[in-house]
Amino acid sequence: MTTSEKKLTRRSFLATTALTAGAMASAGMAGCSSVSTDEAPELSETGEAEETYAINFCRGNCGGTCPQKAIVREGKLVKCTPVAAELDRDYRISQSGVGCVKGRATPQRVYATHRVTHPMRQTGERGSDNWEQISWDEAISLIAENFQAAIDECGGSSIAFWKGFGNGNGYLNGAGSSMMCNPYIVPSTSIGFSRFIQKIGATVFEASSDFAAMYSTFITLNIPINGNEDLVNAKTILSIGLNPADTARGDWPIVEARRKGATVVTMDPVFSKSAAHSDIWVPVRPGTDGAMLLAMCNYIIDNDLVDYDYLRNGSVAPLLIKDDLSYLKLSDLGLDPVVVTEGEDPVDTEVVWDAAAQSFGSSFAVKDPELEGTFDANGISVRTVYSLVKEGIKQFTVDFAAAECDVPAEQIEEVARLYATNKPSTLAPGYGYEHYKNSWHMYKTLMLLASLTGNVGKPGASIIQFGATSSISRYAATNTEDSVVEGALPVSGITGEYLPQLLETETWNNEAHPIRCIYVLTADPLSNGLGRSELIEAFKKVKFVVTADSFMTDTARYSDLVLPVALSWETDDSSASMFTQKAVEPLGECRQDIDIFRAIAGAMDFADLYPKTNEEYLRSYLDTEENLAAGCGYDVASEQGIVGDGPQFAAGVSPETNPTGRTQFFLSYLLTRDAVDWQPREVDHYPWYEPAHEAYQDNPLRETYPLYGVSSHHHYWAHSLFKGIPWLDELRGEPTVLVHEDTAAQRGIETGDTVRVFNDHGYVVLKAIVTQGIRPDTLMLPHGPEGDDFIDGHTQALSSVVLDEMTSNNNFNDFVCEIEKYQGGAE
Ligand SMILES: Nc1nc2c(c(=O)[nH]1)N[C@H]1C(S)=C(S)[C@@H](COP(=O)(O)OP(=O)(O)OC[C@H]3O[C@@H](n4cnc5c(=O)[nH]c(N)nc54)[C@H](O)[C@@H]3O)O[C@H]1N2
Ligand SMILES: Nc1nc2c(c(=O)[nH]1)N[C@H]1C(S)=C(S)[C@@H](COP(=O)(O)OP(=O)(O)OC[C@H]3O[C@@H](n4cnc5c(=O)[nH]c(N)nc54)[C@H](O)[C@@H]3O)O[C@H]1N2
Ligand code: SF4
Ligand SMILES: [Mo]
Repeated sequence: MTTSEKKLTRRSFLATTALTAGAMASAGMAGCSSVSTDEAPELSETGEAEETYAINFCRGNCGGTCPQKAIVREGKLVKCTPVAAELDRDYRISQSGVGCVKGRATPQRVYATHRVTHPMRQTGERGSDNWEQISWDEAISLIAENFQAAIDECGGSSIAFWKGFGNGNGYLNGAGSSMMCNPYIVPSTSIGFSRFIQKIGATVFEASSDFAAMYSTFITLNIPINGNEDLVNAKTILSIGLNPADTARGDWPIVEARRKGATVVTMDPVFSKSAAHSDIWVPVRPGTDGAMLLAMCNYIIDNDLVDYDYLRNGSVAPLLIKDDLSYLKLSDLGLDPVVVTEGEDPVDTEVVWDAAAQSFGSSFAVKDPELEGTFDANGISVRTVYSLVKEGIKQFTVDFAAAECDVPAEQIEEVARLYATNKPSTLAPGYGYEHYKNSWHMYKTLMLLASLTGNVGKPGASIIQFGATSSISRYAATNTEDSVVEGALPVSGITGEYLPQLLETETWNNEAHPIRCIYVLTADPLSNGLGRSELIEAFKKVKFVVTADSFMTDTARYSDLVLPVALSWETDDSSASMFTQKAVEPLGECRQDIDIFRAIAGAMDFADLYPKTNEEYLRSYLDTEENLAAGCGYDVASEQGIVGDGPQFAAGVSPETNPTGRTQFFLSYLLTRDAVDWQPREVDHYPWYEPAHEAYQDNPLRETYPLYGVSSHHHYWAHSLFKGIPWLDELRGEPTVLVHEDTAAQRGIETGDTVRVFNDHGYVVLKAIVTQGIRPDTLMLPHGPEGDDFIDGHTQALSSVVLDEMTSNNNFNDFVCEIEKYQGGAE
């Protein structure tokens, strides 16, 4: 739905159209967009063009989801501007309302030359890039035949859907998101996808980037995150492998906090833009942050900088645990359950030792419980969590960390003192250190740091990260009933990067998963996933691969069939926070995901899978009693795009929501994300550090490959989403690797040289930039470019499949490598 706005003069029309038309002019491959200037909007005889607009948001997968006003002339999207700026409304949806140049370049993205506009079948072998355009009917029949053959041969679990982070939140389209892999998952959004996988009992290959953080935050530790805006209340901000200047969308308020006097500390092996804007830069050795954070805990304990009141009354420190690390419960002592929340049933809670009363009692009832000690609880030997943890982490001294992290002991102490005394303090972990196999331990350590110092649950005192809630305009209540299919078959989720292993075993968690077909949607695993070489080999072994995407991605190139998907500017849909209005008709023959699934279901003889129209689905999603009462049902939402001045959640201080009611830095039970066969050690239950998988100092491989290779998210890329955008191509230049001047000099490398970065897993060839702003043992590689953007190879070819047992995180930075001047003769 679009809203008519104003007439333009011929002059202003030409001025803005020229940019878009220029972007559209270059030729593309068959079935890809090659919109010529002839197809640009035509002027009316009077030289005026009608202008309409729709409200949508930028699907940049940068986490911003900035609301956009999408301006349309004669059926073409010509300009996208941030809603907040254009409509002068203070809408702050998700983390950002202000937009950036990537969002402004949306029309160039919609009409990009590598946009897939027709179904395409690969005529050569996968990856050969030989295509023929086929009709939708042919494409749908091909999928239905292959799916049916796989189901007949070995059941629905032989069909795998590989999903990533592209468009995780449409109600009709995309692929939803789920935190847990096993045993069974049913996403409640993206019902086109959701209903289909339930109908056939498919296997779902889950995205696993960022999962050490997300799984720890939302499933195991339940980290109470304050709203992003709350950062301005902090006096100390410790940023760990986070580069918000490039990645955290316009409104990350570190700058504002600093202006108000906050001290910002940035741990990063690279002198990033954010490090440059910090008060203290800690150039930590890659993959070792966990050691420094544990040393800070010990320094705080040893120097009595502890907030004992919080530790006792606000954290799990005093809770009593048995030798098997399970919590002592009231029932173990024959004590009655206690009322925790008024009006609800009494609970069999954890137990603490009440020193004043010399008795055991409920952790919800006893004030100032004992922090340390071992006790005999009616014959059961118990100790406090704090006793276990304090003893367990003792070895991670400041001296140990200084050597491990290559950071002066004085700097570690300075940062520990600042964090513990210049309060309130906020920890801001990003994804740089997160992308190592040992990083999942860090989240327990962060919770310990916060518990020791009382830096949690107060303004300015929190653990904030990407995914934090912000002031969000939301519907009062949505109804996702339609996402559940009657008689559904169970759907198992497995982290996608287990594919090579799965093809060997054909089973997972004692269930058969003999993969025959892969359907990729909202993901580009061959460019953004881990271990590119292993994945390509694995893809080759799968009988039939189809990719549904709007662009010819690396993954699409390794598919048998590519389906052209409509972008969000071409469809009506809704997410939890807003309605995205269709601005223009889908380019070429593009279709939205739900309509593609509808067609496949029809060809497979279950046409009744989608009994409602898309509008009916959206109506039942939005027209709940609560929404209608709040004035944000379907009619209002679809008319306005953004729901009026609908309910706003202010950036708040988050309470603890886990069953203990206390800040958790200890996990009594370890629930693995993928149900992998794993025997956890005692240390896995509490804050811990161990070297990374490959990127560690004493790795013998470093004799051949002495350097660490990190990659970060680029200001002008967001994964591979903004490929081939003229404005952005010009701003970012070609892909480069940052190398320290000493390292470069030793190898005869100068800025502008073509270099090869390599290891046993693979290589990438690109241009070098020589700098002082990086550790001499570290290279900074680009994330975002695809295979054909590099001179040769790919950043992802340097990594291998390295997943931790607990969270199955994708550990993109966990490798070692070497760099040399390129001898291959390419420019
Ligand atoms: N070396 C290295 N690699 C990394 C990282 C790194 O730091 N270094 N970072 C990692 C991180 S943190 C992440 S989150 C991942 C992201 O990696 P991916 O999950 O692959 O994310 P995107 O590139 O955003 O989206 C993938 C594809 O989804 C498509 N898409 C978007 N919306 C829709 C839709 O509605 N329907 C369909 N069918 N398709 C859609 C897009 O066009 C795009 O091609 O990359 C990871 N890869
Ligand atoms: N423009 C833009 N914005 C984005 C994205 C994008 O692609 N482009 N992607 C979005 C997504 S999905 C994500 S997950 C976030 C990620 O954004 P961030 O959380 O900022 O993470 P990265 O950019 O991966 O890395 C941040 C810093 O970590 C450093 N680093 C690498 N290894 C280590 C280490 O061992 N220790 C420490 N302390 N630092 C290390 C890197 O040098 C880098 O400067 O950005 C989001 N925002
Ligand atoms: S890419 Fe830019 S405009 Fe798009 S969501 Fe991210 S910050 Fe907003
Ligand atoms: Mo991410």
